[in-house]
Amino acid sequence: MALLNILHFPDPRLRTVAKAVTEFDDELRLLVSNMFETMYEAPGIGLAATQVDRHIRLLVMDVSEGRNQPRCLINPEILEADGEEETDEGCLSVPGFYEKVRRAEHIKVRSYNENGEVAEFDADGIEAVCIQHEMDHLEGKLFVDYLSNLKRNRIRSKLVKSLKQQAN
Ligand code: GNR
Ligand code: NI
Repeated sequence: MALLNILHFPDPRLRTVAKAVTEFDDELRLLVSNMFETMYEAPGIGLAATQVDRHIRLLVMDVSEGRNQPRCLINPEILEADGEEETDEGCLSVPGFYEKVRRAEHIKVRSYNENGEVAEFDADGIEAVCIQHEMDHLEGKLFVDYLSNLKRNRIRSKLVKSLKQQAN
């Protein structure tokens, strides 16, 4: 097992559009296991492969209170979406910033697991928010993209400044 390095906004690698997973092999399962370890350690409720500089359509999540319901979504698709909900979102790639984002309230999802088995399920609440947030990462999109240019630029300069201080 290994902890993976999480990329931070405004790293341009976070803008990469991820490619579909085609091989459900041991290498994929090792990455999934390392992503779970990284997500639990952070701690976060979700983690997209994009955030650890692996540009494939894979995300892991656990929105349970007990942190004991790991879930892996591969090549996820949103089949249906309805309703609107505004939630305060944060992101491991934008550490320390939380802002309201509007998303669909209910979604129907189809995805594969790490063994290549397909499943369809409905999600709402924080689970639906998390899936939409992680699927955005796979498109190279971040929650700060939904904010005003002013807010996003402020967050960018604060993060750049604190990254520079860490380097010294
Ligand atoms: O840990 C996380 N918490 C969170 C809270 C509200 C909305 C979305 C999230 S996802 C985030 C982890 C992360 O950055 N995943 O990409
Ligand atoms: Ni995120």
